[in-house]
Amino acid sequence: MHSEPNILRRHDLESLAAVERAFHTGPLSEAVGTAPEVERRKGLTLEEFESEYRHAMRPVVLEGFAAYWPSVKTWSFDHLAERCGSVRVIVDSYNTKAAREATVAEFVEMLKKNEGTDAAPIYLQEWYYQTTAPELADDMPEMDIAQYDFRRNLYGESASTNHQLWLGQKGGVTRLHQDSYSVDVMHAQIVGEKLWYVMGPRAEVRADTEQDWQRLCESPNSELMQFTLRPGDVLYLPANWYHRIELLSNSIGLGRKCLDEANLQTHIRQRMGELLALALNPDEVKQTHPELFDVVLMRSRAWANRMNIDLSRLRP
Ligand SMILES: O=C(O)CCC(=O)C(=O)O
Repeated sequence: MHSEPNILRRHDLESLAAVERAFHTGPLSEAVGTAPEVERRKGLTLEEFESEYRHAMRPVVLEGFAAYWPSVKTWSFDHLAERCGSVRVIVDSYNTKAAREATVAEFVEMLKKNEGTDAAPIYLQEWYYQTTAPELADDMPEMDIAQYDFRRNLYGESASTNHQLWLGQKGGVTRLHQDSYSVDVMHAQIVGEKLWYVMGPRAEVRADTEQDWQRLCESPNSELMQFTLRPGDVLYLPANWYHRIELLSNSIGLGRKCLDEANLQTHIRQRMGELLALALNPDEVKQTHPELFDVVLMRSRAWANRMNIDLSRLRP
């Protein structure tokens, strides 16, 4: 039994498969082909970005905003293998059956062996490189448009900076999802091209039927859009927007998150809701969300660790 009525928000395998299927066949698969593009703007000032997009909560692609980054100019898979080949990463971490540990050098070798075969594309998703290869950060300078992350004030600098690298092979897919805890997405494309499909926070599908998918496509609440992110482009996607990503070529991207102060209350409620459910009702939570329980526990432990929280004490 699902307590979440909106299929797009569920995390069980059956619902994830239904959503993924809808992108390949039926009304949604047809609608995405003709969906409008997210606005692309070049040379936006910080003030224009804030007033026209961040405060208005409208997605935008800042064309070429990161084109001057050393990473955009010089990176390739081989470059990373040379620079931090011995660093350990989890490859295909979003697929419990395929997830495996490897070094960056081994990962790059795997990509080469997989090239041109019928095997599924390999994707290194969410590499939190700052703890294991912090020197890479110099090649991805801070952006003035991403300085509003309120998590700094809430949790301190080190607990909030969790930028991730996404490295994958043509054909790789990150399934449709919303980011947790109402953070905005800022994604910089470093190498290659990615096709993004996005939908607004009010998009909803109640059942996996042709009519329901058709309703999604026709509803103004869905705000279905698409765009291609190219090297040097930076995407701003407001909190709670759904996104699905397809790698059009071998690709490297940097994902960063920013908590807008306007979403502070929702953020705290979501974090508290998760922690209180885990602490006070673990057995039921495990039953209702078997697919999420371990992930959420692991995420909470990592967070406690980053904040130096001693889990054996009630009053530190
Ligand atoms: O690039 C991808 O495959 C996923 C990126 C993403 O979901 C994000 O940055 O929030």
